Amino acid sequence: MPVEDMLYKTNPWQSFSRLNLGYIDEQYDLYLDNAENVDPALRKLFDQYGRPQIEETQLAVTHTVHETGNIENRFDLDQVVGSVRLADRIRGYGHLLAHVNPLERNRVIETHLMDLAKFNLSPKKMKAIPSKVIWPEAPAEVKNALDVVNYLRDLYSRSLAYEFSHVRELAEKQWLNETIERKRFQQIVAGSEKKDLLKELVKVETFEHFLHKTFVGQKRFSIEGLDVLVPMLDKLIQYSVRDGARQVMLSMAHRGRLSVLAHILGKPYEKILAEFVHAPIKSMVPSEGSKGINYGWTGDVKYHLGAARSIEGAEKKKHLLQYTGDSETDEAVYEVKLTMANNPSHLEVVDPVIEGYARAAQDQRDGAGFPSQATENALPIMIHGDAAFPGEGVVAETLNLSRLKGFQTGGTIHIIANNQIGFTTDHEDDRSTAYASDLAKGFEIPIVHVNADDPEACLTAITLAYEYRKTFGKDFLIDLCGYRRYGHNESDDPKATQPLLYDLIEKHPTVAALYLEKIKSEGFALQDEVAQYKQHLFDKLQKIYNESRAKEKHLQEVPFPKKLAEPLTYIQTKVSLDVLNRLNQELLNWPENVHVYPKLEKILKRRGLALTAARKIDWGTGEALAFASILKDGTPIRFTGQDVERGTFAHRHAVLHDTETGQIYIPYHHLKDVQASFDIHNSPLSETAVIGFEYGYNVCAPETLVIWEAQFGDFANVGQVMFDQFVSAGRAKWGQRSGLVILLPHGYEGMGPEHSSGRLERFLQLSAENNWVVANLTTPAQYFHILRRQAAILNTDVVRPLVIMTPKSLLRHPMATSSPADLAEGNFQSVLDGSKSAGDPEKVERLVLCSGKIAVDLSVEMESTESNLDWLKVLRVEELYPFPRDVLKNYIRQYANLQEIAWMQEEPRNMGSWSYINSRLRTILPEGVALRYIGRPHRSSTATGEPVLHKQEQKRIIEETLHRNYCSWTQGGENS
Ligand SMILES: Cc1ncc(C[n+]2csc(CCOP(=O)(O)OP(=O)(O)O)c2C)c(N)n1
Repeated sequence: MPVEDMLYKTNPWQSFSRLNLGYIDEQYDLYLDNAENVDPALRKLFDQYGRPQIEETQLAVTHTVHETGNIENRFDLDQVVGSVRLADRIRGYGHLLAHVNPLERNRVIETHLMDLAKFNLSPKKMKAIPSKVIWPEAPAEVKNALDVVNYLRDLYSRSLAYEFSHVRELAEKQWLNETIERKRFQQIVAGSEKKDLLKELVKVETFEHFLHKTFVGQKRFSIEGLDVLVPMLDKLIQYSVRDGARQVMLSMAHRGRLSVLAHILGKPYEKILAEFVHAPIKSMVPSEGSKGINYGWTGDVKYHLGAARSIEGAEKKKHLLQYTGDSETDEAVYEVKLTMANNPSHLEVVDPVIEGYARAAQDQRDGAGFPSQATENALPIMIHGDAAFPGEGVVAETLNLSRLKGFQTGGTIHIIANNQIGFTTDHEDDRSTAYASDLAKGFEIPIVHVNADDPEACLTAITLAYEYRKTFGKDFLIDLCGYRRYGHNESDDPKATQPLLYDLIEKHPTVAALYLEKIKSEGFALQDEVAQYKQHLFDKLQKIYNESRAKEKHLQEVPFPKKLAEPLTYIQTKVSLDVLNRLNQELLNWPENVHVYPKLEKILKRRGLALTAARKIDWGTGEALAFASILKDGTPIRFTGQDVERGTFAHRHAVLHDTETGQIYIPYHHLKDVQASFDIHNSPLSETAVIGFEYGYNVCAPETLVIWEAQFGDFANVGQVMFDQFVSAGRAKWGQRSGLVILLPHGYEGMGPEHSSGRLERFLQLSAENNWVVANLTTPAQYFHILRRQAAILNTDVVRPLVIMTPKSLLRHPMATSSPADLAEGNFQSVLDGSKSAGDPEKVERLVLCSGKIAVDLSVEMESTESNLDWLKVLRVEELYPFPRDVLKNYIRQYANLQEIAWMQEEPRNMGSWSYINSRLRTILPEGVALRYIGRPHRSSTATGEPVLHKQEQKRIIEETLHRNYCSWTQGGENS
């Protein structure tokens, strides 16, 4: 019942189950501190009724019911209240008593928080209180208040411990408590399934033992101590496939990866063993692993490689694991794709990428409007480390995406593979929180801690997590508490740093051994069978290993795709004036009942004239026409970043807000005959996670033009790891294609060190092997064509990311406009002529090459000067990478009397393009021609904070460029 309705009842507390009264009571204490602390609806109740009360009448009713049941009929109200509070305390804090750490079997538990004495409770008096008084839903075997407390204590503090107090939604809280207290998922493994579970554990263990014995000292980051992760993942995948998921995506770090690849992703043992065989000698192995097989042409170590697996058929899903001797049925009615993401060593940075994968798999993009999302179609699963989860900020950024409309994926199942240590660091030194999982509390994510030595409890945890996600569409976290049998890797000696802990671990039986004992006590005599199975697996692995050694020479290398090296000049991007006109009108003709902010309406309607006059197309119009025509061609667009809907510089206005209703209207959703979605979202204030998400989205939705825009290009360096590790190198390392577009507002306009630079130099430094295109553009037509070219190469072998330095002041600059013909004819030009007029090539003595905003500054100055500039030729290098060598060579060839080539830039000498372009220009420099630099000197900070100084510097650069004799100081070395 909604809390509001309760206000009309005489006793609103009657409407709450006893389960929740304790929670309401806690809320009341918060309310007493500050009424703002609680939900407004509860506040109203507290204002009106004060502290929640258990009414005499309620007790009387229960009492009467139980009088027939031979139960003591006189009981003490204080004992009732105390029992209710204790029950609630157990529900909230039982996890503190729980046995979730496999290595703490004899732990002395502090129970004072939950002692009867603390609540002035007497066992004798409690026995006199019927259980239903304390807990109306109590099971039949729970007779009285003491039973209730014991029952709950047992339930909430064994191998499974629950933390839900931070979940505020009453319906969810109630569901969680009821599910647990009714033991809905307690008997997940029954009968012969126990045997299957044991088999899985034995298989995981034997695989690791084989690797350990065969590849002595080689690093593999074994799963041992957390072996149960494999049956947990298997179960989770089975559930989701049963319920219709057709994609399951998984991210994890190095620990346990090989086992998950083998036993969940179905990566053949042959392949895994071959990767070991081909590893270089031990001493050459880098700290994080050994060289792996190449999927991209330069490859990656085996612990970072992902995999994809398709499972077919309704029945085959039962056999996700590679049991020896399992038979699969032939029935094939659907295909499920399991994907484990490739990831770099940088822990947790893959988290947002996997969310992007999942969202892409859930979105249907083949109709106009926003994509339609079906969260049940794909399940994201993340495995975290116990040190990395609280330590790496990208985790919080990713969790913050989980409920945002543009980024949510209907709930992610998180598992912390908690081995109590990070490398050699104890948890006391790596987090300020009690649990590794505490960060999740701020996002109201339910948390279960579970002992990895209790496999059945682990499967209960997985079932609860899955059912919660299915019911509420939100994230769930399992803190899987185990240990690490070896050091950080198998060649580390952990006793050097954790001697006592490893004394314990050495003596600790494996989970398979423990579970064998457990089910033996339940009547399964499997000792011999297990021994035979182990031997069988070992022999099988040995055979595969022997064969892979024999095949050693046949390791396949992945060649560099030659097509990538070819220029993209053949791609046609022009759009006829007719079509452009129609699209422009459709974008501007919103219905009469849409009330656009008048000031904005006036500005936008001006775009209506853009296609009728010369040089009227500004940046915003060029972009709008590019988007509209790309959609019309059938390519969906997804566009995110901070404030992208309006545009940081108020030039976009892709989303209109009705001034009367507050409703939004997106013109791109109303284009005629468009069968492609336009998905635009203002992102949260994060860079790393959002870039990662969009990278993941575009990898999984390769037909979609996915664009991320930085607020100012400067802030992109917060997400630098995504550029370094994924966007620039993903294809060379993993063969992972991306067509992501990155827009970075860039340009020196006196706005200070943090609003000037998209750090062009970083992108140019990473440029190689045609890994991406880096452009610094000066006209809307160029922007139009390059976006259309990007859309055209999506989903082809030549696709690559596109990084564009985009303008700020040029957005409205009269000399940064294009004519309709510029869009309707031609293509993207890697080099534009920036001279005033064609001039006589014979007279050219200095060729100035430049890029971006300063090129326009130079044009402005050249327009206004009276001087004869015949001796000067200016070219704008619009596409910096790939370096337009041939185009520039063709220009240079025309200037027979050329004396020097000057690279002019507004960024300091150690930034911008200079370091990159210097060496490349030298490869085409004619003999006797000098190469010079004109720009700011070396600087440690990107730009001055003083606008006046900025102007002086900018003026000096332009003047020097236009002056026949240089000032000498910019030509100096490091210290100039
Ligand atoms: C961003 C980052 N910093 C540092 C490292 C080096 N490193 C590799 S594993 C590791 C410890 C991780 O501990 P935990 O998260 O508990 O996972 P475990 O290795 O114990 O499974 C560290 C510090 C890394 N890979 N990534």
